[in-house]
Amino acid sequence: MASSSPPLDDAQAQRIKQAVGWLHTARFLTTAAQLHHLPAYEQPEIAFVGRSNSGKSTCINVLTQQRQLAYASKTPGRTQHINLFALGRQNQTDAVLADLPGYGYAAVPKADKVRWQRVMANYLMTRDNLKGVVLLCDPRLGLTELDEILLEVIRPKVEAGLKFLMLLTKADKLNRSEAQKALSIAKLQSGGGQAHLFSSLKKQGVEEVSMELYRWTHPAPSPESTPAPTTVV
Ligand SMILES: Nc1nc2c(ncn2[C@@H]2O[C@H](COP(=O)(O)OP(=O)(O)O)[C@@H](O)[C@H]2O)c(=O)[nH]1
Ligand SMILES: [Mg+2]
Repeated sequence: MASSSPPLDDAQAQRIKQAVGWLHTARFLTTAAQLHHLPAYEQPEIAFVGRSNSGKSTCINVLTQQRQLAYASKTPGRTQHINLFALGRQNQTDAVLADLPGYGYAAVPKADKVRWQRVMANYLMTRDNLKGVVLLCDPRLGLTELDEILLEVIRPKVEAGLKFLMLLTKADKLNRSEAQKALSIAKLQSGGGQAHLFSSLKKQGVEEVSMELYRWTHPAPSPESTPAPTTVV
């Protein structure tokens, strides 16, 4: 029996399923307190960054459908390590997620904040396999000074091809007009990147973000490199 291509909606549902299933394969890879302890990988890496309490751990847990993967600490500012998670089938890691320490927690001493800035800037500038950055931001607070510093560091890299996505977290706390306003502002601020509303509580944005991360790390082959389809008569 000749197989016909599925209707568009089925194809889209298939792509969502693939991306969501892919994120579900996430498993702990390693943790590093310092940059030079981070192992080098060839696989593309996606970094999650954001201030403490922006909802980063919860977001990673929801995206990967694993309750305890990124420990959603009730005590902000506690996780000072870079944690890496592998994605892809067992023994076939095809991408890495990096959970970077949250920043900006008021109770953290100034010296630690300065140290954080250095670690983050160094990571963003030197990580060879860094493919994309997801910046999480609570839209009720807007971008903080440290978010702005981070954006400054990555802007030239985004212009040079680094993927970038701003996630407006806890979107369930905004009404429709607040959400739309926050989204327009974020789109301007992301300068060439993208912005999405996201709610871990309501699972809002999960499919879109999953698809986006999947596309970043699994680019479609260019038409020249795909062999011409064979005609079945
Ligand atoms: N209403 C709401 N609360 C959230 C959401 N995501 C996270 N939170 C809460 O925000 C707080 C900080 O979340 P967490 O993931 O630990 O933030 P992190 O410090 O950035 O890793 C916790 O109390 C979470 O329960 C969300 O989508 N909606
Ligand atoms: Mg956290």
